[in-house]
Amino acid sequence: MSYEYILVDRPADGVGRVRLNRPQALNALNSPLMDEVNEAMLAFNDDATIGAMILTGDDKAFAAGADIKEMDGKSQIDMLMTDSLVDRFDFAALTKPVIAAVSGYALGGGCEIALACDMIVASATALFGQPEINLGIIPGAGGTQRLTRALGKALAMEIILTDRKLSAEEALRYGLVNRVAPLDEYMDAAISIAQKAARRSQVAVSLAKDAVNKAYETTLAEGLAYERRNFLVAFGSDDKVEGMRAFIEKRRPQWTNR
Ligand code: DAK
Repeated sequence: MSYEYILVDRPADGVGRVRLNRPQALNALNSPLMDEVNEAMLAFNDDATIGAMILTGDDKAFAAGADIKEMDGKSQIDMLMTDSLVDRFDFAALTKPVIAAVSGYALGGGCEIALACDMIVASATALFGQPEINLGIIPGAGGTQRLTRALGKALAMEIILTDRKLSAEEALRYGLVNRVAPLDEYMDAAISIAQKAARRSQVAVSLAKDAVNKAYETTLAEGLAYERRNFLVAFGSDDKVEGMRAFIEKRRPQWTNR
């Protein structure tokens, strides 16, 4: 499959990578680019040889937001009628973990698409922000909700209402990202995390991802019940039998992802 706006590869065993590739526009997210991202991510998700995905841009920009030049020509009704799961970056619906490798600008929709991933690895130059307020709009793909849950109300308000940017180190301190690495190491760090997940049982990883994401959606009691159900599903898997047997026999487990 060849794409116009993204690059797709497998940088390590079991790891699929999607790279946004509009460097002249700082990887601004236009509609065809988002369609390609969606298609490539779904293809990796359906590929049994892939256990985890990386979504990234380039060193200068992860993504500087939705494409303002494209949105400039659109009406309210255009936005309503083209609103889709793609626009809302629903990576929680994928069964495999998605790791954002973020360097440079992660602004507006670029920040939101990173927040929609399961984990974020940042380069030291990463810059997170929601500058929509400068355009007379507000975040529309999860920024007001995911940033508030991740950072708390006070800081989320400042970022969204006043265009306060977060540096990589601040993002780490506030728990927005998993780790920060130098520019020439952040991609390897992201690949390393992806590989660690990809080497586990895909069944268990998928059930665990689903249960963690549920914590955002429910009360504690409902979340605990949901976790228990996922635990019991994992307990019925072939990989549970293999994992426990391998431990007792002091060998590496051979997952069949069943
Ligand atoms: N859209 C289109 N083009 C962009 C862009 C963007 N978001 N960001 C940068 N570019 C383009 C610039 O226009 C320029 O193109 P040329 O003029 O060379 O043709 C090129 O990328 C390089 O940018 P600059 O010359 O501006 O580079 P600088 O280093 O000087 O500045 C910057 C970098 C990131 C500070 C600056 O480019 C900037 O402020 N960019 C805009 C950032 C921004 O406002 N982002 C938020 C966009 S609004 C929705 C869900 C979500 C959204 C919308 C709808 N639905 C559910 C329907 C999301 C909305 C947004 O993200």
